[in-house]
Amino acid sequence: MSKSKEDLFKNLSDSIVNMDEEETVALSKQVILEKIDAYEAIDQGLSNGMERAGKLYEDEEYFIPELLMCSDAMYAGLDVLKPHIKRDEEGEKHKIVIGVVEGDTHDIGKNLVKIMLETDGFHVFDLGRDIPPKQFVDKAKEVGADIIALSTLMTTTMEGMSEVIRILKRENIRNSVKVMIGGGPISQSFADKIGADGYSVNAAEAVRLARRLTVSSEVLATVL
Ligand code: B12
Repeated sequence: MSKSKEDLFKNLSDSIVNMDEEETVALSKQVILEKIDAYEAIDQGLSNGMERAGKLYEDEEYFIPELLMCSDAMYAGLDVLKPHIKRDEEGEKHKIVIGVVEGDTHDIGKNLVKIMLETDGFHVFDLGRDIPPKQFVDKAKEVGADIIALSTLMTTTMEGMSEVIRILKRENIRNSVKVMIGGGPISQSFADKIGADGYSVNAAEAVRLARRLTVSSEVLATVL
């Protein structure tokens, strides 16, 4: 990565951590002016800054008001960058139903995953946050989704992910929809334990995972 691009992403990330919304907007505009990739700026600037802010909260250096100001800055940057993301509009779009599981209202990470997936050409149906398991399945059936993407940041709500998979099995549609999961307390071993099709650690990896899952289901469809 060129030095100026690297510096710009670092400054963007710092502006989120410093809760400096004006600076985030100014730097986001600079990204556009310098014709730097908006997707990379979201991933390595805005998302990175929000993850650092989250760690400061865990270290008790930041508290809720600071966090909310960090997320205001992140969303202000997204407003500038989002219209400039190069979208992959080609071909039939794979459909993904996404949401945060019941009992959990943390949606910053889910929103980032959604934006990255849309950018990559997926058609994303966002149910929002605090979503009961059945609603994911009903929406997936309604739109003919290829993937259900589940997010949670709390250990107490992880069980909702297993319940979605149980409902899919009960309704005999487990084989026709993939399930990918993510969020702070989620790990590959938890994904394996509940029988999810994949886990990823961040939004950029989530896109790679969704691509892998849809390619493998296409291959399966041609073989069968
Ligand atoms: C911001 C935040 C809040 C904000 C949320 C604002 C919002 N609209 O989202 C506010 C202040 C409102 C809040 C409230 C609460 N919070 Co809070 N919060 C956080 C914090 C500090 C950061 C989360 C965050 O936004 N990170 C930045 C984003 C970019 O990262 P991310 O969410 O991890 O997402 C990335 C990946 O995980 C992944 N990903 C995410 N989803 C998905 C989905 C898929 C399919 C895939 C593939 C990938 C993926 O990609 C994302 C982008 O790269 C975390 C601590 C932490 N470090 O995580 C605590 C934390 C999650 N909160 C916690 C708690 C307890 C609460 C409260 C219950 C506090 C309270 N007592 O009221 C309430 C929740 C109420 C509820 N029922 O939901 C605990 C949870 C503890 C636990 N083990 O369960 C944490 C871990 C803090 C702690 N250490 O105690 N919180």
